[in-house]
Amino acid sequence: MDKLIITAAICGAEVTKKQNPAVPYTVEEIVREAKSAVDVGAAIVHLHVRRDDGTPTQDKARFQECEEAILKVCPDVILIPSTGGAVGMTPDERLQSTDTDPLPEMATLDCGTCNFGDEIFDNTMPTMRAFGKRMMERGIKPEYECFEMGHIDTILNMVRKGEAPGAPMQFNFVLGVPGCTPATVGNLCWMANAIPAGSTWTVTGVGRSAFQMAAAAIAMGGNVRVGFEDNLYLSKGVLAPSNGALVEKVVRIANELGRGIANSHEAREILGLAPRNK
Ligand code: KMH
Ligand code: ZN
Repeated sequence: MDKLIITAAICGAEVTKKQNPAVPYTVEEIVREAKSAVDVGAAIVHLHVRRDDGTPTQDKARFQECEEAILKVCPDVILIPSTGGAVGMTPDERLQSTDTDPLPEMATLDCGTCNFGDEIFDNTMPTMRAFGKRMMERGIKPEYECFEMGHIDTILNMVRKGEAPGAPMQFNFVLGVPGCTPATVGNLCWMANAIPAGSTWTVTGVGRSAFQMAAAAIAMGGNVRVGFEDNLYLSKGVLAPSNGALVEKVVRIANELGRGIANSHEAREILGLAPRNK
């Protein structure tokens, strides 16, 4: 079994300081949270950015500033900027995170429309085709975000038609978003069995399912995403003081189960990314 790749989703677009004061908004706070996660074992940071008042934004300059600042203190980390942004943003707005200099090694590509709590996260076929085309043109490896079982079929069809980058594919199964596929081990197994051989996958368990999904993925040979985007608590009623604390808990579970943790160089190899030029 390959070593475990841990992704820290440090910020997200929806959670606020009211829910957990450690949620980062400013560049300095984003760097602090990224470093807290990387220092204890995260190989990847999944990045959303905010304005200083906490408003989610896909502004290219803000991504550029945050990415440069993170890479100054975590020079090896793999950054996966979001192209999902926040519900209601336009496709052009969302795509700005694939326009930075240098280009990101990876970016998320959301694989279909779905319920998102009381809202609808809109990913039409034309939107997804535009995102797939952008990533093929720019050599950006997508992380395919699948919130629903049907999203896997959707993206595999697009890849078959040459509309999005193909093998080796990296999937993130986001389970437990209200209104989407529930976070159960059965659903996770179904999804892990539905992707092509040679693909890699990560699970994101939203809310209280975070560590149950993590433990299942560790045992199955998959990878794990945790972070404030998905879960603000270390355990019932105990707010996590940092993203690092959430990553540390995953490392502890992995240690107990005898699974080693991949550093960023090892993660690049597992994901089929080019080694980082120094
Ligand atoms: N904020 C969600 C609506 C992604 O990063 O690609 C979408 C999201 C997915 O977070
Ligand atoms: Zn995200």
